[in-house]
Amino acid sequence: MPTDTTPTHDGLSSSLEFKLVFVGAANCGKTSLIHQFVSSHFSERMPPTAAMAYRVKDVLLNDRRVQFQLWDTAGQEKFRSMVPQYYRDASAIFVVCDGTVKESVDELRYWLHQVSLHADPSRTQVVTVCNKSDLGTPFLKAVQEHAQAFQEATPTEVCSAKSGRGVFDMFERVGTKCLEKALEKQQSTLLKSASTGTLESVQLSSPKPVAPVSVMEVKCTEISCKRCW
Ligand SMILES: Nc1nc2c(ncn2[C@@H]2O[C@H](COP(=O)(O)OP(=O)(O)OP(=O)(O)O)[C@@H](O)[C@H]2O)c(=O)[nH]1
Ligand SMILES: [Mg+2]
Repeated sequence: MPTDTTPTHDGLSSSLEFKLVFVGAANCGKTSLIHQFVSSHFSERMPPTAAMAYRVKDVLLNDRRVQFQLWDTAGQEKFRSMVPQYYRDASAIFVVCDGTVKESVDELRYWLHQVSLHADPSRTQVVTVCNKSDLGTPFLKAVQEHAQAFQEATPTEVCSAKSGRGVFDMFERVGTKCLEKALEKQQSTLLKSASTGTLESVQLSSPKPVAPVSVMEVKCTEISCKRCW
């Protein structure tokens, strides 16, 4: 795992880490989405996640090295009480459903409610994910309605862990927002330090706009995995 936090020319640390948490009904494809993103691979026989699995992937966003820490929770009911502990300090929470199964889509209400109880909206993006689009999207409207009912600006991503369609775009969009937020926060910390006199010189220009990501994948640095992928 990169540990280099040397300040760069713009005063920002050279490595930013984002905690991305995946929740949702059992069998909806959380592990498969992560697997597709990290390894560009899909398995028809993905075993259910026990408790939690963790993977790491380094990417380049707007020429800046970023580390995605991917927290894959278990959807089975027996593990549910464990999930809230993972929401803490999340940069983004992906609330996933199988868009072809009504029960899975209905369960979004439960997960979104849990997120509203345990996550901090000022620091955590919430993204609703309608997975398995390769099989069609018969309940997409219901997914969007649940997302809107939770919070008006909650986006719905449509993707397929099987074909890979929409998966990289989704990570790119979410990662870019995480990056924008982190840069704004660092810039305002610098300005605060300057105004309180704790920093001798500071660059007073506004944060650099974050251009759309052109290069996404650099390498995978899996540091631990509780299961055999
Ligand atoms: N057709 C299709 N099948 C998928 C897709 N994503 C996952 N699957 C299949 O759905 C099943 C469940 O996928 P998982 O990724 O294990 O689901 P999960 O949400 O991690 O399940 P839990 O760990 O039990 O919570 C597996 O058989 C996958 O092969 C998809 O996009 N399309
Ligand atoms: Mg799983």
